[in-house]
Amino acid sequence: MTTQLKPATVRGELNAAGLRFAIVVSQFNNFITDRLLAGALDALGRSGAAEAQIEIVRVPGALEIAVAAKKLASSGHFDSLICIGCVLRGETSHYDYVCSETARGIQLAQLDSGVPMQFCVLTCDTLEQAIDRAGLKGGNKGYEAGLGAVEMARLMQKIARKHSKNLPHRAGTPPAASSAPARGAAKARSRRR
Ligand code: INI
Repeated sequence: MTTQLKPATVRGELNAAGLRFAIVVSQFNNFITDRLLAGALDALGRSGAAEAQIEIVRVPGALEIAVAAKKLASSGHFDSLICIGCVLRGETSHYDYVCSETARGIQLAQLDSGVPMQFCVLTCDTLEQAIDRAGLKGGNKGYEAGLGAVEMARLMQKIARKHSKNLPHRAGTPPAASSAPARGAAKARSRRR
């Protein structure tokens, strides 16, 4: 049975006009991360972003990305962040710690701040795998992250515009905008004008 329901759908769009972006780039394996950065800038430019809308911040390694991203997000200056790094497997378990803590740190930073962050950190067994994902066979993951950053920034704006004035909607109660307290507050506001 196919449903007749067509609920409202909110989605982002690839229009970077007026948005502000920060790109945190790890210097470790910069042969790869610089290519990912170039891909991200290409995507932002094609989406309509100008230089003045973008700030690049360089950190030593992947493990330092999250703390810089969190600081940037908490400034309130940016609509979207792109986190770029490249972790290559070595002979010890170091790789596993760097990968998992980098991913966890970035995820915590975006959840804590509410500012969307693209996880553009390659985690590869070999340099060849990384090269493939930084502009060769597998495309450029930086480019994908750039598009994702624009889309998420717009999506967050749309969600905020649609819902920020409403109180939380509880099952079985009408939306807050039309509830009695909200109507009372609206009347009080119009009396004051
Ligand atoms: N950092 C990376 O970005 N990629 C790596 O492959 C890597 N390896 O293999 O060790 C790496 N390590 C450094 C780490 O991110 C920190 O900068 C360092 O441990 C200091 O905190």
